[in-house]
Formats: sequence, C-alpha cells, structure tokens
Amino acid sequence: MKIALITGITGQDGVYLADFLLKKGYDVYGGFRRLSTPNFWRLKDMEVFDKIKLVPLDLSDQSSMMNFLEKIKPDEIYNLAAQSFVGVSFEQPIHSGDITGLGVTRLIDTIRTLSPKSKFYQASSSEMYGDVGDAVPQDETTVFKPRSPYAAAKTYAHYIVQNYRSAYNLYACSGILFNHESPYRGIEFVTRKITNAVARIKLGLQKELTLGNIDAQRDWGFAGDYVQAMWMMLQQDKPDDYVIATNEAYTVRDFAKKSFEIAGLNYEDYTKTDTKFMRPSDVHLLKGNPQKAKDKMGWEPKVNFNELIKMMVERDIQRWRRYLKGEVFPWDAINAEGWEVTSLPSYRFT
Ligand code: NAP
Ligand code: F7E
Repeated sequence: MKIALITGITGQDGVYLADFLLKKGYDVYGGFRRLSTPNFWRLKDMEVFDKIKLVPLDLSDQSSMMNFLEKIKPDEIYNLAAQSFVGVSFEQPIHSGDITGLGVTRLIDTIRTLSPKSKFYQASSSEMYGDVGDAVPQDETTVFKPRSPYAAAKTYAHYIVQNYRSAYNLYACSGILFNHESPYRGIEFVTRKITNAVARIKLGLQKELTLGNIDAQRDWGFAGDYVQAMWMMLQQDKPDDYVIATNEAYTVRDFAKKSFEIAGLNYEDYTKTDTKFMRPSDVHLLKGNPQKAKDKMGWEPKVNFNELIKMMVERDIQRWRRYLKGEVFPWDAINAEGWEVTSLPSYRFT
C-alpha cells in the first residue's frame, strides 16, 4: 500500500485529494496545524475523517516535519498548506512569506535530508503570473510578474522546488493551478462568498451582496478535477511543472450573475460594489492553457463553469435550508455570518 502525506488537509483541496487517494488505496496521513477550535468540518462532511491519520504539522515549525519524516517516509508528499488568501497577504505580508514561501523550503529541505525518495508536489499558483499584459492565455513559459505578497511567496517557493529538483535530483513537481472552487471553498474567496450570499438571500436571511473588483477575470475550474492532476504529476517518469486550467475566463460579475440566475433571482436587484473590498493591487485577467497537461498526462477538466456554479449554489441553499429546519449547524456558513457583522479591519477583505 502506498503512503501519502497531504499538508493542509483541512483545506478545500486537502479533502478532495484525501478522498481521491483513499479511493486509489493509499494510506493517507493528513498534516494539520493545531487550532483552539478544531477545523475538521470538511473532512467530516466528505466522510474521510475516520479514514485518514492526522499528524500535527505546521509549516512554520521544521521539527514537526522532522518528527514525521524520520518515522514515516511517504511515497508521495503533497504540500497544499499555505496562507492562501491573497487579500490577507497584503495585511500579513511577513506571515504569508514565512508560511507560503519559506515554509516550502523548510519542508523540501527536510525531505532532502530525511526522505529523499519521496515524490513531492508543490501547490504553485496562477497568481504568480500577476501582471500578464498581452500574455493570454498563460502557460508554463509565461513570465511571472507577481502582484501580491502571496504571489511573491508562491513564486519564491516555485523556484525553490525547481532548484531542489535540479540540485539534488529530487522528484519534485509544481502544479501551476488556476482558481479552482467547490462547495468546500473557503467562505472569504469570491465564488463562495457569492454562492453563500445567494443562498441566504434566496431564503430571506440576507438582503444584499457587496463585492469589490467585479471586472476581474479568472479561469475557474472544479477542485475535484484539479486534485487528480496533482496525483498524475507524481506518476510520470520524470518530474516536471504543469499548468492546470480550463482555458476559459469569466468576470466576477459573470459568476455572480449566473449564481443569482440559478437561484431564480436577478443579480442587479441585490448586488453592489464597495472599494473597501478592493486590493492595493489586483490581478485583472488569468486564463490558463493546460495543453501540456493534456498532451503529457491526458488530464482535462470535466466540470464546466455553469456546472460548477450550479453545484455550489445548490449546496449552499441545501445547507441553509437544513440549518433553518434545525437539522445541521453549518459551521462554515455560520462563520460567514459572523464575518458579516464584525467591524474588524480585516472585514474589507472577506
Ligand atoms: P485552503 O482551503 O485555504 O487550505 C489551506 C490549508 O493550509 C488549510 O488546511 C490550512 O489550515 C493550512 N495552513 C495554513 N497555514 C498553515 C501552517 N502554518 N501550517 C500548516 N498548515 C497551514 O486552500 P486550498 O484552496 O485548499 O488550496 C490548497 C493549496 O493550493 C494552497 O497552497 C493554495 O495556496 C494553493 N492554490 C490554491 C488555488 C485555488 O484556487 N484553490 C489555486 C492555486 C494554488 P487551517 O484549516 O488550519 O487554516
Ligand atoms: O479573488 C475579486 C478579487 O479571493 C478573485 C486563491 O485560491 O486563487 C485564489 O486567489 C478575484 C480577485 O481569489 C471580491 O479582487 C471582487 O480579483 O476569490 P479570490 P484569488 O485572489 O484569485 C489563486 C489561484 C490562489 O492561488 C489563491 O490561493 O475576485 N473580488 N470582489 C473579490 N474577492 C474577494 N475575495 N472578495 C470580494 O468581495
């Protein structure tokens, strides 16, 4: 039985990848960071919580990686842990650099020392492209011009992985993944902020939705499709980096319009914008060309834009309906309500 370690197991991709690897027969270890309030709702909802082994592993703490890798030398290590929210990276640039950037060096250097035969996957990001200019769509040859502390940290990590691959001959890959979403997406990201609000408006729990830069364009795919690509990268003869995307871009406005339409509501009646949700510098257009992944690994996205939005809107409506009937306590959704009433400065980035 193959052994896999997934860091960031409590996040969106962590649960989809855990489910995927369990179905392939892997023994799955999930790295998590200790919080005062346990954060296992996604793992429980996906019904993988009882099937994986949880290990405390914080990217700020190299000893936690050493403890694990000294005992267990996994066949495959997927580094999904990060401070992953671009908006917050402007507020917490040092923490973002420490976890999202330097944390990767801590991990891959520990792998080099203690488990050099482990195959390594790094969660790189389309945010690294940043100011793309005329380079549309982006592929593996497009120049990186990061526009946030998050993107700068991911770019550093991306080059570290390339360096360890060539300097130490490690099987280390980076997937340059474009935005991917699902009903398990964190509530502060724009897609889930929209579908959660649409569900609440539909059920009379919320009156309006306030967004920031609705002209921003993104290439949105389904997280379930994208974790398959992560696994495929570690099954190749040689390690390499791949763009994973749909090659279609839509505006935030398009996403919101379609979300309201699926719920039988009119976007114009409920949506407004406010500059407080805009970033000091934003990425205006991301659209990825996944041809290399298709040619070399046979990977293609299966879920399209409309199907993705329908899946998310319907699941959020179902969650809030069940909540109103007293059947469930939707932790993620309730937390979102908490965000809406808070007056903390970070409010503007939700
Ligand atoms: P996510 O839902 O925000 O999950 C991030 C995970 O990292 C969570 O499990 C989080 O734990 C963990 N984490 C945060 N700080 C940590 C630390 N100091 N030590 C250990 N773990 C820590 O993100 P995602 O959407 O699943 O994305 C997975 C990875 O892909 C991330 O690296 C992200 O930057 C990258 N990425 C995502 C996308 C996308 O569109 N989703 C695209 C490109 C790249 P808590 O639950 O405790 O917060
Ligand atoms: O923003 C605009 C915002 O926060 C998308 C992460 O997974 O994907 C994600 O990063 C766009 C931006 O995702 C609101 O300004 C408008 O232009 O959903 P987002 P992101 O920044 O693209 C990449 C690939 C990653 O690697 C990251 O980890 O939407 N926008 N109004 C808004 N964004 C938010 N969050 N909230 C708004 O109200």
